[in-house]
Amino acid sequence: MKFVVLTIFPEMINPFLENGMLRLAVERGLIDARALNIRDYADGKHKETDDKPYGGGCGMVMKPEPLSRAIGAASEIAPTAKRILLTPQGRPFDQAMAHEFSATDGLIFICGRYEGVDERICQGMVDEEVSIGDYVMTGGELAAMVIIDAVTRLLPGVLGGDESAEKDSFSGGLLEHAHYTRPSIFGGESVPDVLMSGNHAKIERWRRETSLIRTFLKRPDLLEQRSFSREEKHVLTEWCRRIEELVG
Ligand code: 4GY
Repeated sequence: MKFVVLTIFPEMINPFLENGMLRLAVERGLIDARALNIRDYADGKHKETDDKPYGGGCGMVMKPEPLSRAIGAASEIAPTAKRILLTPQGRPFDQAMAHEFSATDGLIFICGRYEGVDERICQGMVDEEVSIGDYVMTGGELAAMVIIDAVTRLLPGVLGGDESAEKDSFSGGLLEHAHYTRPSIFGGESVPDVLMSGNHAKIERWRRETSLIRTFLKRPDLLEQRSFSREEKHVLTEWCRRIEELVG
């Protein structure tokens, strides 16, 4: 899988590629990731990448020519990669999109700065606009890193065997169950007995049940577009029954 990040701040991207899981994925040859400096594709001795907006107004706009050449160079490195513009106007990024992207062979990220990118680039040289959330950052670089991170951890061989099943816990549409490690008592709080029981079937049942209930309590919106298994329906009706019993 190839990632190419087009940015005027490649120094923001490189440390991210050189540490942790990304570094591991690069070392294992599972991904090839690099940042290209848009300024290297700019003209003149000042290598300007931005200019004043037509029609007036404050701020600057990213010039089309350097971006167009940078996208051309990225497409030579990753010819079949999808070209993604990071913008709050894009399709909201989520775990399903991370899975979708992990099945491609490459992604080119165009990181805007200032007030934005010349519309002719957005219209003519971008396959898709993607947003990581409803807020405005100073540039698309953090968004590119968020997406690279979420996509890379889904690639076969990046996480260990134990963790690979875990990768689907959110894709199952539910939040993760609680996690505990030693010591067994911390700050006066002990670990749920079931986790100390050694009964693995019971532990797995508890994890599935608490995942469902904590999703209902913390993020009920996640349950709206989701259908429930027989076991999940049973868990929810049991909770309803117990609550009704309590209310009387
Ligand atoms: N939110 N999701 C985002 C962003 C910065 C001005 C266009 C976001 O993806 N990108 O806030 N990007 C803006 C800054 C130019 C991009």
